[in-house]
Amino acid sequence: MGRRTSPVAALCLVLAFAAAAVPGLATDYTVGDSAGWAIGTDYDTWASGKTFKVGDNLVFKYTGGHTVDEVKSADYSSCTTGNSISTDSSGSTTIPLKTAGDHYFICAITGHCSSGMKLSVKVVAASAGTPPTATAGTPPTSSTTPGSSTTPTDASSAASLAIPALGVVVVSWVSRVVLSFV
Ligand SMILES: [Cu+2]
Repeated sequence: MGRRTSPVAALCLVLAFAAAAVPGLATDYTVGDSAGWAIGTDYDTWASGKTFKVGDNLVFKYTGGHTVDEVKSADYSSCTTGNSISTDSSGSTTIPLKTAGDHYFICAITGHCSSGMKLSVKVVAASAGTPPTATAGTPPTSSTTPGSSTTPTDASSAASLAIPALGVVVVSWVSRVVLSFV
């Protein structure tokens, strides 16, 4: 019994695949992957090839003695601290990417930014790449009957009723034909 895959684990696996297959879901990016937020990682390399979207999160993981400061472009370039938009030193900082455009992060501990603890990411709008056709197919009559609970009589619901009824007719016909040969 112990060797069998538990249903919960199997379900998690299925959900993980489903999440990976469906575009547009928010992604959590662990900055630096297994290296985390530390001196000695090239964050330009880490960020290259990734497409960050509005709604994604940057997750900075680090030991004590570092900070995550969001800064302006100029302060990123010059490693200037003191003008930070936000700062955190909790050891696990999650930054929700709320706006499109360039976002800049540095460690505010003296010398760390100039030693490479700096990250810039380009964030694109969440809708990029998906056609804006969300309202296509909305029934045009929905706004004319607010609160109405009457059953819609469009073609699709008529078909959903007709198909089982047709099945019953076919089955009874077939069974009568079969019985006539017995
Ligand atoms: Cu640091």
